[in-house]
Amino acid sequence: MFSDKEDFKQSFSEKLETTLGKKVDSATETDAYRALGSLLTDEINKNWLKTNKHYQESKEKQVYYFSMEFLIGRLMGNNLLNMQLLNTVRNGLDELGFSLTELEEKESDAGLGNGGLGRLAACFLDSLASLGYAGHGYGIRYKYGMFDQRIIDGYQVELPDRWLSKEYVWEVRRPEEALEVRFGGEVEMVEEKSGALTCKHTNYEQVRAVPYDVPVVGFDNETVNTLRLWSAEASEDDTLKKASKQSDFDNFLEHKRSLEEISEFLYPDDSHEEGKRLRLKQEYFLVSSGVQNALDNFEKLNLPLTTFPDHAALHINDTHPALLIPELMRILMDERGLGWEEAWDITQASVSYTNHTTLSEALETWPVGMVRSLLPRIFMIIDEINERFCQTLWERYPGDFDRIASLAIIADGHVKMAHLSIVGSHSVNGVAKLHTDILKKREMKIFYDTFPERFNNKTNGITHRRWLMHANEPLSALITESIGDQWVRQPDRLQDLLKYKEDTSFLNRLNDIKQEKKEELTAFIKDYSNITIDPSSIFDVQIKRLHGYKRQLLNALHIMHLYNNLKANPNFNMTPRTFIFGAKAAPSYHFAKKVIKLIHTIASVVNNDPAVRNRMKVVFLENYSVSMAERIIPATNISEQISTASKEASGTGNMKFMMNGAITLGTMDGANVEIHDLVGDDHIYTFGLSSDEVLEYYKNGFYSSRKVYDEDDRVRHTLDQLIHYSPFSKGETEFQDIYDNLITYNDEFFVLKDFASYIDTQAKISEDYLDTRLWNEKSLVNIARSGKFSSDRTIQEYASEIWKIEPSGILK
Ligand code: 26W
Repeated sequence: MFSDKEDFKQSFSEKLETTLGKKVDSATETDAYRALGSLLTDEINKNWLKTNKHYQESKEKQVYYFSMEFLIGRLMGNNLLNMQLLNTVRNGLDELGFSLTELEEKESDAGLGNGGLGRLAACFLDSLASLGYAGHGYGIRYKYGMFDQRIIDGYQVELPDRWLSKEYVWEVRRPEEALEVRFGGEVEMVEEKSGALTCKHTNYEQVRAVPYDVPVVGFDNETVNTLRLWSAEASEDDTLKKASKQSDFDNFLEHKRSLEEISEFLYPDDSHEEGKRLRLKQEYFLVSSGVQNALDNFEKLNLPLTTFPDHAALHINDTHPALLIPELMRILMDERGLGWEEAWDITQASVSYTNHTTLSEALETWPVGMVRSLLPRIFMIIDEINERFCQTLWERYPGDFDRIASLAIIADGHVKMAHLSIVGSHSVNGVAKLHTDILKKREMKIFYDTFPERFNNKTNGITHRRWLMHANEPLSALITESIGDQWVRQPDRLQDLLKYKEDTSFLNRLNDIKQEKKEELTAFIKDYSNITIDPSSIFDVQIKRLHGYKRQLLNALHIMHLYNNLKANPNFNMTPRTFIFGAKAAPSYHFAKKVIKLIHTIASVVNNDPAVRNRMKVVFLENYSVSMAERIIPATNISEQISTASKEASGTGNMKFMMNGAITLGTMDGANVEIHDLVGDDHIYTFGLSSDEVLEYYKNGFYSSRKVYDEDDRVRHTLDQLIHYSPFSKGETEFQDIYDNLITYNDEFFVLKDFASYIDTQAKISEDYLDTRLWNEKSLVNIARSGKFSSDRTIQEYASEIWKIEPSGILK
């Protein structure tokens, strides 16, 4: 590794020459970015080799985290941070006439995920490597990630995300490790002479799964784990050969395309299951290649198969990779010759499952016919798992038809993936205390009553390296200067900051940093959206996927309400605010798209009205992404976490904001409840129905949004503006659907019910913000208490309680 700045400059210049044939003075920023990437991967590869060799020789247990999504964002800054090279490289580049920040912008933002679940997987990989655990990711190398969002006339338009059109410097294609995955065909059980049954699978279609490895660099240690992303390619199988021999070129191309389509794009739906055949193909493609690969790794150790669970943990991120269970059974039985019981014990002991949502529309079920025709052998195995499971239930609860029917894996012509996941694994966890309680008491009660020992909670976390050390360098520096650097390895030590609660000069510096970040964001917004905002106003931010339950609509209606107040009374007392949104809507989610249009309409009314524009501004940032979040979060004062209580399993944005000193305005939902427990009433703003109240309303049906509308003038006035002539509706019917959702269809997410308490809480915030000292103190308490939400803590819990692994000997 280069020892100092001069050494770096030398190596960098050589790299430019040897790999790109360029001199420093003629190199473009993209050239410089590529040379830097190549220089770093040279270094990374040394530890990567070392790590792999160590894992192989020590025979340590390996964790394989299966996920359809890894929302990694950019890696350059993060890798430099973890390699402890940020300053050397930044200064060296400066002297050569390049800016590191500019080079970082050249990297495409790897958007291989929708939102929370995908970003969590990326944070987990960072923590696994940084804590020196042997943990790897298996995912899909989608050619197109999360769509590019464009806003045209206030409407969302989706464009393909061509993230691979630039060379991706971090991946290594490994064609020599490609595997085959089979679809379709017929299966037949054939009796051998010995009397044993073997499975004969014919007429299948074969796809080649080619791995692309991305190194996962640990923080200041020698661990480099692997994120292995599979890409689908046509294999040289019979069909292909036949088609090309017949010089039936069209056929050949069509066949090739149909196979490669498997890793073509990421499904852009979160929280809504569509039941598409191609999606099922993607899921099996991931699982089959990953399981084959994990077993191959294990077999290199030359140990008896029954010890597989001592050497491998297979984790499924939500139910999307649940076919891993029958796939592992298939390989163990059909290809390794084990009997059912043996194979089942191995499977159950290796697999664990995380649930990320209780929304019923997000629960995966697949039509039996689709599973049977696409994956005939897998279906047979699922069917058998179901039969045997129902049989044991029958023995345990004789005559209890209702229980057995509601636990079955196959019912109503569908395979229920959550049931398969619970039955086939030894651990089921929720992602925040409240969420796990809801799973145990309601959503999965009957499973919990049957297998209480399987259920546990693992409250989510975020990597403090990316979200604090990298995203907010000045704040990290202030923290280290004040309490030393132990918090970097033990984020809980952030609590030591509490001793500065009364320290005026510390609080002022905290304030200065927030201000600096707000000014940077102000400049970015001017540049990106051409909107001028006031950096001294309250930055009130809601950035997350657009969904009914996340209630961006509540935020939007509040802005309309404030605008009305300001118009009606120019002396209306209000601290200036900037409302910032970032959100993508699923392409087929009509309501969510209407809310985007509404926010844009509000923005154009508010931002163009001279009477209010010095008091409030509304900004919708197009194409919200991980790298954009890194700019916005450090600059935020108010973190909007306003989901309908019981609906947001955890939330992880809430944690990122807290760690950067924003104050949460939230419902008692997901991990907000745990934030509240940590900071206490004085350092968070909570409002609205509790989850028990919400669930009770769903049960008894007593909620009437019409009644709220009739009784509350503020609600009525604001809602009427959606459909009657107003600056927002301009007499058109654009927002009729939103109105109908709230009134005609009785407001599924209790927006109107919570409106009054939301307005009141926002008014209190406006007032409190004026007391700068008090505000900074709140901010400090949030930062100081945020250590619990480092994903290092979360990963340590998974490691010791679910995966049963210890940090590997590779730690420096
Ligand atoms: C099959 C369609 C589909 C796709 C994705 C259904 C459901 C999902 C995910 C489960 C949605 C998701 O990202 N859930 C979020 O997971 C985060 C990490 O645990 C939580 O913090 C969020 O509260 C939860 O909504």
